[in-house]
Amino acid sequence: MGETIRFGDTAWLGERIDGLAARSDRDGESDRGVTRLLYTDSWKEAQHYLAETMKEAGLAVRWDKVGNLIGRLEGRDPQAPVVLTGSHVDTVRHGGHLDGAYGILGGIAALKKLKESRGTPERPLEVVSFCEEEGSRFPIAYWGSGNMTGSLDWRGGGDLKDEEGTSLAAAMEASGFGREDQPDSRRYDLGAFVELHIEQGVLLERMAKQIGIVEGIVGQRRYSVTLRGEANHAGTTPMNMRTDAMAGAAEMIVRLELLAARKASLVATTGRMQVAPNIPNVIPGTVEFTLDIRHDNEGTLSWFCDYLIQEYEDIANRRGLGMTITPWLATTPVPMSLELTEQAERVCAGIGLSNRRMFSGAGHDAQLFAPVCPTAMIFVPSRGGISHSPDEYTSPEQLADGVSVLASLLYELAYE
Ligand code: HGY
Ligand code: MN
Ligand code: MN
Ligand code: MN
Repeated sequence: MGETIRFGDTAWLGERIDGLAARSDRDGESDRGVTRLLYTDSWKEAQHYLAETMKEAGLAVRWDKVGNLIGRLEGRDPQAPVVLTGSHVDTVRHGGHLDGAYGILGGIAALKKLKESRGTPERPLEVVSFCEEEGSRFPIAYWGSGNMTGSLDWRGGGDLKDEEGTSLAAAMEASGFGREDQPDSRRYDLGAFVELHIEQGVLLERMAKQIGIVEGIVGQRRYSVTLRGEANHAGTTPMNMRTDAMAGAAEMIVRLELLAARKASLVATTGRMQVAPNIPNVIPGTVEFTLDIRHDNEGTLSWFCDYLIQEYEDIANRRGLGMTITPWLATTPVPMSLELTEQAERVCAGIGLSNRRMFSGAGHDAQLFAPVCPTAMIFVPSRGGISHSPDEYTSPEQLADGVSVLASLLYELAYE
């Protein structure tokens, strides 16, 4: 049985979670959500706040080419494979204060606790604040972990544009990143990756378990669907003479819900829609909407998407609509390391925390690491299962439990 490291400094962690949450764009006083999009000013302020927090914790701090921030606790053997923890600093729009942030600050807290209580590790320990994971600003996700694990390349985001028409390459450069002379993000020296995260679901709360040990992460497909009809006068155009892009989108979204409801454990969402000309007395000529489809089985996920696209083609043809479907994310379901999962279970038993293995319906940076090094993911409960919302909440004691598990696991991976 390994060492039990107990973290109890809920004040330290709580203060820094609040401090990081303050680094956010706000739409006026009533906006309670956290909005921190890649390469924006609030993103930069947040990364600098975290760099200071890492330095305070006694870590050596560095940036890589795409803006991942890394804090390092040097090992006795600096050449040994690195034990890495961390999560993403960006958020969805008007999201919560814990998604991503908790995994970074919990990682800093764990390294600080280990440094203070166990001294120098055998193998280097690092905590990373990934620059982007959500896909909230540009139509690409996992920009930070994807560049670190080689599934994305820093030159690959050039022509991707945000809603204002700014390209990812221009935003990266304006933030001081994306320069040839900066250290590559790609890592070849990783021995293990462990991500600490809120569950963002309601299972742990319902099952009254203190810790979730993730055994796998669902696969995802994200698309943008553009329908082209004919803008026309809402008053003078008879119903049988319309090519209404909004009505077409509505039929497609209802169809999505119907088909998804029939497939156990498949989830499908339209989260964003843009309408043109978006005027009450004009029949919409163009509608763009998004699809986010997830399942824990690759075969089912790809079958469902192929079938849905065929259905959409039939609907578009019947309605005389032009249609373009652009895929912009495709990840396969990813298992976590069984060995680390069992190790995490032993750690929970040692600390005396109830726990259960579970699948993650949310995507995470951990899914990018699982193919390149032994990877584990630790969840703490989310109150009411709420996340991607200002009402995201986990108690200080539950947050501290997660850090205790992380610190104990990192101890076994880096000290023993
Ligand atoms: O959307 C997700 O699955 C995660 O929050 N990026
Ligand atoms: Mn998220
Ligand atoms: Mn997240
Ligand atoms: Mn994540």
